[in-house]
Amino acid sequence: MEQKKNIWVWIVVGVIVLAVIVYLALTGGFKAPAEKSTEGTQTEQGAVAVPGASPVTEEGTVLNTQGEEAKNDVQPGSPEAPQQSNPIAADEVPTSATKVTVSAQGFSPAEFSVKAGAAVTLSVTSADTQTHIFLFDDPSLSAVAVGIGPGETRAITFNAPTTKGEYAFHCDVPGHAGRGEAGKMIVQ
Ligand SMILES: [Cu+2]
Repeated sequence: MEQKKNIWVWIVVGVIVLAVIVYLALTGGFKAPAEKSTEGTQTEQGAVAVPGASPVTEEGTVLNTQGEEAKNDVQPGSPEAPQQSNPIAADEVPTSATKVTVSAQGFSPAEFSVKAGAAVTLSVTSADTQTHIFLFDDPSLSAVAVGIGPGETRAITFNAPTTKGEYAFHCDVPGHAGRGEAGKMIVQ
């Protein structure tokens, strides 16, 4: 009789242990802490840093909506271009992103550096009650544009130019560049 009782105790303990294992597996309790959980989502095509932005392959190539290498010198928003993201909260921007804010006072920071050819996620935030359009001066980067409504944040993921140098950008809303909404990206 005593032995039978012991068997039941062990069965109950076993069931509890199993339940804990299943619970941990389902809730991701077993995930290694090194896994990138706040750095966007993984799709079949590659990693997407911000919902709606273009995926990046394991090799670091930004893909367009056709699954081909995104072109930086085409019409912004066209199928060949890197896509700008959906609006997101400013605190949802991945830590690996380059962040700029823009207002009537200009861009902050007005200067940032990227590595030649690297996949760059650039987030642009309107820090005032106006619409702004981030646009590079050079036609080779015409597709890397971000349009944001008042207070909005959006991002774009693109491959930086492979040619090192300085690439000027400005806000393309009429009158905005003239009052100082301009800056430069340094490709190193
Ligand atoms: Cu502006």
